[in-house]
Amino acid sequence: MGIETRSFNVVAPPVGGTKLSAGKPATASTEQAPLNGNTFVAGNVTDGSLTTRWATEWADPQWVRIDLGSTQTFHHVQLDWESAYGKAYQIQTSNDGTNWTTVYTTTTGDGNFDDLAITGTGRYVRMYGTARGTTFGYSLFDFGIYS
Ligand SMILES: [Ca+2]
Repeated sequence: MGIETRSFNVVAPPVGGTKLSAGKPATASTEQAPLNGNTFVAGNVTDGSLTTRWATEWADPQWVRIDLGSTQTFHHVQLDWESAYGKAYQIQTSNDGTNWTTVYTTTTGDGNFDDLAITGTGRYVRMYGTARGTTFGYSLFDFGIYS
């Protein structure tokens, strides 16, 4: 189980533009079972709270997908990782939820906030993780997609 090590007053680096992902539905490859009254569901990455998080089983690969509701173009992605972060992952877009286009790839992610100045277009946007930074799973407080 990933352990929350940060205080509750962490402030995300400011990002310009509209947060397209705010309140949008999210689904994921796996979700950790609730523990001590906390849930780790995919929707925790779009709920606007930096104290609620999604967390996966401890295996690769894992993904979390946001449905923007219609085709949108974005110019910035901000990932707010819990201590269980993704070291190697891709940001991908899709219009049908089946065929994916990779718009960003890293193999050297170091957790905390990943601010990505990347442009993409699609109804669906996902983080597709292929290598974890720890022995725990993948865990995100927030998946910000900005116009
Ligand atoms: Ca959250």
